Amino acid sequence: MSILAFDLGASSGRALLGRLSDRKIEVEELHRFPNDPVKVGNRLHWDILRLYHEIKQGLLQAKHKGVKLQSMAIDSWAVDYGLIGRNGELLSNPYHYRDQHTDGMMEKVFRTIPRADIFGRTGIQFLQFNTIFQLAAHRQSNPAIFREADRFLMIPDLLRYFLTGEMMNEFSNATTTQLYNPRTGGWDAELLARLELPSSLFGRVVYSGTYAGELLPSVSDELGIGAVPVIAVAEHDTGSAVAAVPALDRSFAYLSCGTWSLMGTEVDEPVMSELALQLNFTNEGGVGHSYRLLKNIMGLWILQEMKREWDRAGISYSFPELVKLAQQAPAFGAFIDPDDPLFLHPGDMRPRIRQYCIQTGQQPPEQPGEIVRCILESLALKYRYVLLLTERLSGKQFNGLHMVGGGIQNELLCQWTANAIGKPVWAGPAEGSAIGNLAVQWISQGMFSDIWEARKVIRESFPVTIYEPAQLQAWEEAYGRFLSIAGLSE
Ligand code: LFR
Repeated sequence: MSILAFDLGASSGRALLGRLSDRKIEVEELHRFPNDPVKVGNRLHWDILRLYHEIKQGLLQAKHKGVKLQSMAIDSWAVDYGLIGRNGELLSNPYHYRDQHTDGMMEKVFRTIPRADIFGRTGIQFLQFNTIFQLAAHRQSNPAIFREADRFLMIPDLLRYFLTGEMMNEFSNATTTQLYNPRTGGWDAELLARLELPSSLFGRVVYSGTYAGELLPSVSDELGIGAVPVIAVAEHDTGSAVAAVPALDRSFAYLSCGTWSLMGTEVDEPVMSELALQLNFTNEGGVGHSYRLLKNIMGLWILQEMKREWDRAGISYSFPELVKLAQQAPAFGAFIDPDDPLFLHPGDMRPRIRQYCIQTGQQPPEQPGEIVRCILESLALKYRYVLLLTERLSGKQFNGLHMVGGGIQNELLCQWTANAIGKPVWAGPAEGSAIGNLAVQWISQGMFSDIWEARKVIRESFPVTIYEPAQLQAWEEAYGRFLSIAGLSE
């Protein structure tokens, strides 16, 4: 039984064909394509129509292989959206969340709606690029578009709409807007009213795993394929990645490691306490009505941007080369807090790392190996801090950490994470989001009874690499220094 998962990540988009036989999952990459944002003037956009084209190419690849698809689904990162006009067409090119239009927007919104009120209604952490702040910025710069708009769709909702002609808002992504109220189980009318956003824009929210229509005849005719059912999986990529965590213990900690590092645990009910607000944790909707109590950590983004800069300068290193250089550099030189707002926007990270180090009285790293080491060690140390907060907030104790996502190919980071947290790291699968996407399609077709059965089969199908903690004393000391440099206290 073959199905197709499209996972649109920051480093690329992928189409993965999944087959399930004898309780074993096999995956095959059919198509890989760039997903670079496009800068026009000062604005950063999605290249949305090109991505739609690439999705069709993925479907064609399946056809060329002679595969009859039982279903397909799309996942991507959260918070970004498109607006549909009354004639059913996309009104403007969606913005990318790293666009600068949300700079200063949180403070502006807090003047009308206090922070605690927003959190009390949504349970979502404050990140300046959350949809709520993007919409506020968008409304400010272009009020007219909100008079023309008929519907609001998140990116996977939008691509799914292009394919099926059906407009639905999928739950896992809807929660990341910071406009969805998990207590009432719907869009928060009060928040929408206070932001002067027409509530009619926000449609029916469907849970992850819902059948969402099939390919429009115009699409299947164009591609020369039959009707393919489309499933609204956990369309937020982190929701899909966590669905793929091959945990056996129901109380587990995860780190979805890619451009972002998302660390936390799964809970049945959102944790919307004073402490959660204070620690800026989030409760994002997941598979089977679960919630992800987690915190965003800036992740490998800083390294990816550094690499892009070196590429531009004509000094091209591959990621494995950079990791090797880091390994050879001296240990525990300078540290950064990867979540400092300095590192959010795209561009050259080197002067920003330098600025951070000078401001915190440290000798800035100079050589590529030193810079990469600084980034990776700082990440591992931040993981330790956030894992501790996750334990405190959830009241759970974890005896290890599951890591999923492309970042686990960086073995040094996995090992350093184990060293920093002083517990084993269980790494795998690397294609977390795409595999979670496939798993939820199979659940919706009744091939798995629930996510726990799916996780068991994922565990049996993909290898898990174990990293045992080492050099505990040295990492302990480094952690103390890191906390004081980053101004964090436990
Ligand atoms: C990861 C992710 C995070 C979200 C960020 C922005 O790819 O989806 O979960 O906070 O991207 O959407």
